[in-house]
Amino acid sequence: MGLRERKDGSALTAGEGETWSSTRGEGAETQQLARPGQPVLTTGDGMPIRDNQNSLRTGPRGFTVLDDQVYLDKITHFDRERIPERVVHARGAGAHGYFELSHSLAPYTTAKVLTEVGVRVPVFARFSTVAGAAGSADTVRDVRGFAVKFYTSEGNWDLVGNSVPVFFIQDAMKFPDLVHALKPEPDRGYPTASSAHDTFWDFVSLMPETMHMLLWVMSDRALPRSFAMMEGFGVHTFRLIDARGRSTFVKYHWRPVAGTQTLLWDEAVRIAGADPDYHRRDLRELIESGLYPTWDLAVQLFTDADAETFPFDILDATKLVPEEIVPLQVIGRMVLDANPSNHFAEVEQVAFCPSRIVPGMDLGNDPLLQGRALSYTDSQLHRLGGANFRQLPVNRPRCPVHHFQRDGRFQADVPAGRVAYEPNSLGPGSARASEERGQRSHATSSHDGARGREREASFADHYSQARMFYRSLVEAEHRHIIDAFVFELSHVETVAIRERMVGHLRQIDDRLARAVSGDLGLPHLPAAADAIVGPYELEPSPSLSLHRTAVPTVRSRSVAILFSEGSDARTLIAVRAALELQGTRVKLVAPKIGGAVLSDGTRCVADGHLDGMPSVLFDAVVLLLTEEEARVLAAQAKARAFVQDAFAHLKAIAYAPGGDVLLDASGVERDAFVIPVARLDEFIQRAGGRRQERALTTRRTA
Ligand code: HDE
Repeated sequence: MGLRERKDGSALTAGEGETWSSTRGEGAETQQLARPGQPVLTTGDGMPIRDNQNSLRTGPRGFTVLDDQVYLDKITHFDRERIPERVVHARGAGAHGYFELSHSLAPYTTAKVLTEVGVRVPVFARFSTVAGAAGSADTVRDVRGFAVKFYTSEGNWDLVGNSVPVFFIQDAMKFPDLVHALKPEPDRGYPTASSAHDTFWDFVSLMPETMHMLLWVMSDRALPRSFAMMEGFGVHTFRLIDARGRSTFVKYHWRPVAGTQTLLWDEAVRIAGADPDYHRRDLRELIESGLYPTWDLAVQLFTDADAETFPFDILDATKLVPEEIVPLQVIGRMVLDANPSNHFAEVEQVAFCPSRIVPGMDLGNDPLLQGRALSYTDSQLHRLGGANFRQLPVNRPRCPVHHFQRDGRFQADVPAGRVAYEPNSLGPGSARASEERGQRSHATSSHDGARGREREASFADHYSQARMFYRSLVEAEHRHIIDAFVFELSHVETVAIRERMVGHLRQIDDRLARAVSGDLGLPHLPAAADAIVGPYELEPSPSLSLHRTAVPTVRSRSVAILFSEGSDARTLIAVRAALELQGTRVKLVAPKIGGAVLSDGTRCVADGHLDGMPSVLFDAVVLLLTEEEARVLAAQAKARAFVQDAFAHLKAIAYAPGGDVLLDASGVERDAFVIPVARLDEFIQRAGGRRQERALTTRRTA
């Protein structure tokens, strides 16, 4: 038996029954000790740690002992690091920011957040996909969650919305069925984060109320380019309450100041492989580069009497109120200007609930909203482990909180005093309710039919608004919806489900149904589904079309400059500066991550290499190559793919004269979107356009 070292460095033999600690051997070279001024590593209880490499053992080849509090502290905490992920909306990203009101709603509400113009209210926003698990890819076809917590001076207000204005179902009773049908099929455990499978389409094709939402989910809306480039909607009709208790209906809309932009399906699929964190990274980078994601908050306001005149029921969350009927009024702006410091503590632990409102607001009696009011808090109690989740920093109100709630798991506050009840005489200074300041509920007029499980007859028209949505779009948008239905239904193995679904489409738009049926290769056009009511011809609502409402801009978009050995330094600097001036994010891509030596002899380091940063990750590309280098790259499949993909995905391409060789080798025609770099303004203008609209007029996507 050889000599070992004691903790104090003196010789120790292994048989002496003492524990052993080494500063030599395995692990010793990885030990980093605190320098003067550097914090000393401690256990969770605060005890300074001497060795963070070796567990406490009965000799270097002996057993680990149970009183190793350093190891036990570390490993037992680690074993509990995961909490249950959200049952839906598990995959998310978030950011801090503020909301600033520009237009007071004082005639309709007492809520300070909606009446105090110019006051910055802190917010935390979380964006999410619905179907996928926490580790799934960002760019899947899905509706996105759009949840905002306003830390107002009158308590937290959660506006827990989505990126489309309607929902699949009319009654919360059906939510677990919907989600079970959408999630991986229970026997096989797949597909992940995808609705393209039998159980989903089986369920929805048996529930015609899902039709309107299905068209939205099959549209470009379900493939956002960036969280910062998508709209958000409160979906339900909420109430505002004025000082006299009178109510006005309100619907909330978030409009991205960066304009809307969506991905092509082929891009979305490839990005899921090239960068599964695409949206999460994009949000973080936008904020880091000072291009703060910004949305206008707009409202639609109407009275109970107005609602009676609408050809649909405002309590039905499968319906929207077209802007052409009730115009939008912009009332303020949300700016997200700070990234979370810790994803788990903030994005994972944030707890939203749609019934979390402030005085001057109330919920409506939409049966979906009523069902949500319970479900979210119930989810948090499970996920976050107890009633004190409201004390977590991201959930804690930023206004005074006085209540008699006490104790519970993980109580972090230390409420002082003898009195934890009300009324009381022992705590005369303790909190009391206030008729004046407290939240007042709207005295909803009687809906007191007999108790029963019923649905209002006005909820029965499932096709008219789906038709209205479809007919409000342009041809390229139609083509994408057709392609999406064909993709999804082609993954459905049961032919009867495909046919049933096309039967519903016939009620929405016969040309849509015929196109889908034809592209699926169904032998006969299925019979139209039975409609209990309608469909009626509603006026199209052009504002629903992303194409018609597009705002051309390169702000917040990202452009890759592909450069290599000998690329012209002045052009590179000029192109980059011109793009950055417009608020465009520029990434330098080179064949090697170490970059290349430019024409002026300087070395330019790359942000990414050709393999790691394919052109699918960008909105437009610039090829800054010498002829010699273009020739070298033309022989490489990855370089050709960079150019071919950019072309197939309808992106503007600028190229320096030498780039011709690579363009030719990649089979790129010189159309209006392939522009010599000397015509930089034209390139920038093209890069800011809506690519999807060109799908039919110029080139079809791959
Ligand atoms: Fe949700 N939903 N939902 N939902 N939802 C959840 O709450 C639920 C619905 C939405 O970033 C869960 O904390 C029911 C509509 C968002 O943390 C859960 C019904 C809309 C988020 C829940 C709906 C949403 C959720 C899962 C049918 C748009 C993520 C974990 C009545 C207006 C919030 C959790 C975040 C999350 C229930 C339908 C939006 C299970 C019962 C409609 C953005 O409680």
